[in-house]
Amino acid sequence: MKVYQTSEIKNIALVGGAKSGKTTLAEAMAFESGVISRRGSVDEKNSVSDYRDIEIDRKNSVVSSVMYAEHSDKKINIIDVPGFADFQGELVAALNVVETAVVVINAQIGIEVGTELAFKHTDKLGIPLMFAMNQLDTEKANFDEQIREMKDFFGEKITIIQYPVNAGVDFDSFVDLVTKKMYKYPKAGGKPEILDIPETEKAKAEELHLTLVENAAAGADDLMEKYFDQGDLTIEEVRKGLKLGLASRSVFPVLCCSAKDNKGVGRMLEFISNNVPSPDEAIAVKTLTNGNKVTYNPKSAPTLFVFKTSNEQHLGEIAYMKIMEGEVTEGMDVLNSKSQSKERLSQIFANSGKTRTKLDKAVAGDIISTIKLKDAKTNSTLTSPKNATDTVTPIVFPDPIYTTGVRAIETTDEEKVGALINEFCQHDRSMRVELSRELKQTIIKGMGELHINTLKWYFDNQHKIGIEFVTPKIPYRETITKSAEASYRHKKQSGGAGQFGEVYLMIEPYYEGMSNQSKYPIRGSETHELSWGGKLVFNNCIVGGAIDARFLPAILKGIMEKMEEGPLTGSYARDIVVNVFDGKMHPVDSNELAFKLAGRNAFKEAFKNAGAKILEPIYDIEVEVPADMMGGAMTDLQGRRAIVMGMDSEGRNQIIKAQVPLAEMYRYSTALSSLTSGRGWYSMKYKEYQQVPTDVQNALLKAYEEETKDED
Ligand SMILES: Nc1nc2c(ncn2[C@@H]2O[C@H](COP(=O)(O)OP(=O)(O)OP(=O)(O)O)[C@@H](O)[C@H]2O)c(=O)[nH]1
Ligand SMILES: [Mg+2]
Repeated sequence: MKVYQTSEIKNIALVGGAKSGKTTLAEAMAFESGVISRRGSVDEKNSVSDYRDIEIDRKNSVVSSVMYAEHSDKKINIIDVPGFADFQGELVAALNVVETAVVVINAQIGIEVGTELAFKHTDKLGIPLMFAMNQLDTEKANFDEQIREMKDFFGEKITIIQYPVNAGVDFDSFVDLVTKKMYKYPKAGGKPEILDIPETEKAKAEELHLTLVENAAAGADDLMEKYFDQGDLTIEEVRKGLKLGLASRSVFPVLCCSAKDNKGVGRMLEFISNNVPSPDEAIAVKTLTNGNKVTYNPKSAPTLFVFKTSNEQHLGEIAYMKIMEGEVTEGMDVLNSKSQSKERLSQIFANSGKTRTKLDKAVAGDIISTIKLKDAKTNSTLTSPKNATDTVTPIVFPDPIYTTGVRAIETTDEEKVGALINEFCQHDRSMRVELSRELKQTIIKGMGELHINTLKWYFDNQHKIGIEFVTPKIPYRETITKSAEASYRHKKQSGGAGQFGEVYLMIEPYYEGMSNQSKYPIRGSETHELSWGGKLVFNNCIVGGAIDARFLPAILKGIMEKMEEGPLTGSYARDIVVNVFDGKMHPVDSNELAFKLAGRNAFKEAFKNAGAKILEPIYDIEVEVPADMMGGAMTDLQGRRAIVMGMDSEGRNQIIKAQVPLAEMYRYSTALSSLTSGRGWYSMKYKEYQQVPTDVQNALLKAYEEETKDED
């Protein structure tokens, strides 16, 4: 393959609603440009882009695929992104390495959750976007309606470049408002006849052309001036305006196609080649952690950014990378900026789904892959030894919103299951796993039930190991609400040396910013940041040497043990001040063990009388639903003990901001999806621990009692 220079490279991601036709379009683009000689199809299970077993099985994309097309001496790298909201991590990763997002719209449906999510993320990252109005060959295709909806949602930046003349099952023609021609496709798709605009379309075409010119003029000041003076622009000026407007996100061009019938695809590639910014022309640029911008300068020292890894059957680890600086050649040695380990790019490839074409050399801005790296992971930066400490700012993956417990059906598989889930999470950064010592459970966090179920698919079909999902335990905490005193004497006389220790202590609630005072004068104080959150303040208030200072660490140790297994439900305790103010020693029998036990039991006693409360984790959540579905979403949230903090509207959607206990969020994504027919989504972020209501506390105490009774 020819070595493409930075200015000849265009990186796009095909994003948007689930099943809108992204994979079909990616495949049509590669086919139309001659990169693949046979078109596969998602329906016939022989797609080049959806090639993984799980994708063939399910007929939808699960993982992004890298494809490319060669058109007009340009290399168009295409990342075919899955559309289901659960695979948002893939979307975010792709948007971190492309200069333009092509949002595919299903002309039968219009804006979907996937469209809105794609828009949200491009907006956040400042990525230019254009739209491909697809499936125009379907009976229910309605171009005008979708444009109306898009203008409502995305504003007047929506700029029609092409409109269909005969959307519906006979779709074969559209008018192109830039070239002012009609493109008419043969039944089998491919190369169009380029015709004059027919009389019947002239008035409409002229009107839409004027809007296009006006939007293009907004791309540059000199064009705007000329447009105001003369009321029109030349075709070159329109092109220039569109290109600038696209790059600066002031124009969102809309093109037409039927990906399935390969109609409009060649012209779309041409539009992309001419108008989409090359990496070095993009305005939203990645930066290095040293603050420098990525320049995509082929003469700089090589820097590569790993945006995705996967484990491919029969091949092993594959890393997908963007060349941020310099040139890369086969066999080149690089350093992992973080781990400083040396890696060799023994082979580099251009990918067409699972098919790889070997490259000798690739230049800044290009997207390539390599295999057999030792320790490069997503977000790794590989550089030449010259600038080895620079790293590219990492991809920030969305916070997981779905939590579940998981376990191996056969206990003998436990270790293997743990290792495989860990490996899965390495490749899919929107899924996280944690073996919780506290909950004695393996907890998985992901983007939804569909996401979690892909994991199960791999276990069922590839590894043939049974796993099951179980309700995740909630990491409750315990604390106190008032002060209480207690004492405990540990005394044992059995045969030889006895044990003796007596501790008097007072405990009180700790809160941030409190002044450390006690009714007992404090002679020494230690503040412990607890690894499970919150604090323990341990005050020595002993007067007259009632207990030797050397026994204090043992007392603290005993208290700490009880903090780790709270007296109410065995959960971690937090935010407590302990004042040890008196005690007794025995000249012979006192030792550390005796004081540890005395401290532990005195603490436990005091805790019982200190208004002990169970705390639960509270999350800030934002739920976005179409306005007419607000009522249902609200009622459901109230049933989840949510406190609504506010409401906002965004386009035709309503955003509900609320605080909800984690315990009420189990399977929320599924509930919301069925409440809103898949039109709602949400995000959540940990906020704080709060006391549970009395009824919940009573239920938890009862459950703990039952549970521990069983253990006896
Ligand atoms: N009639 C018609 N069907 C299409 C067109 N494009 C895609 N399809 C069909 O729509 C379905 C989904 O197509 P995909 O290409 O898998 O859609 P996708 O957007 O990649 O889906 P996800 O990756 O799962 O989000 C398949 O049955 C395709 O055959 C089109 O232009 N016309
Ligand atoms: Mg797909």
